[in-house]
Amino acid sequence: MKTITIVGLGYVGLPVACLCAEKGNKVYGLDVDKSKIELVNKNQSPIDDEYLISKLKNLKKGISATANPAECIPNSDVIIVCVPTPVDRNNSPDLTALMESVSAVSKFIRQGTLLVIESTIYPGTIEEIAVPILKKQKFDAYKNDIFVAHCPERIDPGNRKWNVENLPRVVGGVTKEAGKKAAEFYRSIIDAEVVELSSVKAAEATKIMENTFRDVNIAFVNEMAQSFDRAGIDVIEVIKGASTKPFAFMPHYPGAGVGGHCISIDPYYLIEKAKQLGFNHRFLMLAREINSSMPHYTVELLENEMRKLKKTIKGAKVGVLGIAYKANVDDIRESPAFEIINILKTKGADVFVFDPHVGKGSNVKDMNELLNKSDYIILATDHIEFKNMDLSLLKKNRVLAVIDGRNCLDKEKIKEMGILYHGIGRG
Ligand code: SAJ
Repeated sequence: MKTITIVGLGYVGLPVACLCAEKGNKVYGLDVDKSKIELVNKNQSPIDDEYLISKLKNLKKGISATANPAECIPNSDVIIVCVPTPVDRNNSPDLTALMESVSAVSKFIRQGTLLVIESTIYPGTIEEIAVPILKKQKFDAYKNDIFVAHCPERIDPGNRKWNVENLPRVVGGVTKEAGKKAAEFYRSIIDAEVVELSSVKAAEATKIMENTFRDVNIAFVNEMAQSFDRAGIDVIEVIKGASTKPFAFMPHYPGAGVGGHCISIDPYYLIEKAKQLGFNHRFLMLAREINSSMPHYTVELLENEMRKLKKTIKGAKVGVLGIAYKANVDDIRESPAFEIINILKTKGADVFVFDPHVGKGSNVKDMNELLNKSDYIILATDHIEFKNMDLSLLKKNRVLAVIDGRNCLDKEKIKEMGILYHGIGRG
């Protein structure tokens, strides 16, 4: 049994904290957000995520959440940092939370502690940032005063199949011993393969590669969707066709944009770092450009359909279904829906917004009110409630056109009702 502190009780830290507690460890949660601390101390989840809600509720030994590092760090054998690593307005990495956390921890950490960073960072971050902060407190990570390692997080909010317990992980240490210690620790809490890489940089680069891979593949299908659309080809059918090939093809899907705190951000971590090393990631930049242009493209699709009705967007009543960045989550970070809403408003449309998963942000009370008030619909998030909606409501509410930003509605049914329909790459 170990004493473990998880720094950062968010989408990443909370699942790890629950898992450590379930395995019989004494677990502290260190966070700056008092409301989170209060909820976690009552075994309640600050995040609307079924997995977390049930895990926290059923914990025999709860997580002791605190804002004070002095209460938890000195007696911790393992410290896991899971704080956000966003980008700033210029898409440059913002490591403020990481630096502040490591600095706070360094003032109370005990010699011989295992310090693992799970937050997504660019290759080199731990040795350039975390190690010097520890050095200031006279801890030399290269001499294993503190065992420092990276184990990139792989939490996928809302994923019912893969979770923190059964997902394979990679680890890399500042020293071999640190890497070994980290691997041993993760093998003690997860039922999946833990791969030890040769260095902390290799581990930092792994996560960036995984998520950049996804971003460029999404950009690829977003570009194919726009090209095929001009040719009257349904890209979803083509992706289905290509997916029959049992090797060398991996389906991704076009959409109204790429949101979330991983895929839309991680590539910039690598782009910026590589720039410092004199390398220009043209391909990654282009993929980011394509994905960031999808909200505009989605609004253009609406204008094209309105043109057929001899209508313009100024003063048009447009309903946006969905704010969250992906289906069935309450997370709105980097959501393309906000970009779509801003573009519509800039063009002079009256915009109604509804998302059943996101507490704040809707400006109508339910879908019926949105449909009643809107002449045009843009679906931005493929929540289950929208996928299963009664399409006849569109007709009843005299909706004129639907732009299906996640290609999740029955286009034939909508067209049969005499309503204009366009998806992303799906005419
Ligand atoms: N999206 C597309 N087309 C796709 C897939 C996603 O447009 O084919 C959009 C989504 O709508 C969303 C954004 O991209 O706006 C990100 O979606 P995501 O499914 O990648 O969800 P995330 O951001 O939660 O990504 C996480 C990542 N996991 C970690 O970083 C640990 C990512 O590596 C996973 O691949 C992804 O979950 C997953 O596979 O679900």
